[in-house]
Amino acid sequence: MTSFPLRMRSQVVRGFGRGSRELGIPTANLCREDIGEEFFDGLETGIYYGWAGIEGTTKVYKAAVSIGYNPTYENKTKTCEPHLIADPSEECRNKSSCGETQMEDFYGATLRLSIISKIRPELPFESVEKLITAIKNDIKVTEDKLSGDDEVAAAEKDWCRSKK
Ligand code: ADP
Ligand code: RBF
Ligand code: MG
Repeated sequence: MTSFPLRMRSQVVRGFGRGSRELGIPTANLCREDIGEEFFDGLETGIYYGWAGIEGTTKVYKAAVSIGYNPTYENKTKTCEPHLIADPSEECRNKSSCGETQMEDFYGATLRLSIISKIRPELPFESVEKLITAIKNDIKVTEDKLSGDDEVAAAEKDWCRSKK
């Protein structure tokens, strides 16, 4: 069994490009080899929330994270993909096609992710619209669950901010 918080560090790699283009929910795809193959394979599939930071920058974002096979699309390989949620005061917060966070690309950057807890299992949806509705709700849950201040949050945000 995995215990939280779950920290990982990885380069951001390319996926199918579907997150932004088809859903309006860009996800930074992490790399199995960087995370550690055994650790990665042991991750329980599901939808999670946590904190994320891009090394070399100072901002820390809330993140809604998908780990698994995207059953709506029946992927053959497992992915770990956080969607970074900008603060509502930031201009990029509502820029995506479905009104979520769309930032400049950061492919090749090193991302730090600290997963705090699970939201739900990943599910096969019968339409893209229903998948988008579910993800938008996950984003709300993430923002809500991470709205308070506590010691774990402070420590994980610090870790996400630290440089290599
Ligand atoms: P891919 O299939 O290559 O992962 P996506 O359509 O999911 O493509 O887009 C992901 C890329 O978009 C990320 O790697 C990152 O460079 C960029 N990006 C922009 N905004 C965000 C965001 N809010 N969260 C995650 N990635 C983002
Ligand atoms: N894909 C699914 O097939 N089922 C899901 O329940 C699901 N939930 C997601 C929740 C969040 C917060 C995010 C960011 C992604 C989710 N995805 C899910 C993954 C989505 O299909 C994937 O990011 C895109 O297909 C682009 O790779
Ligand atoms: Mg992606």
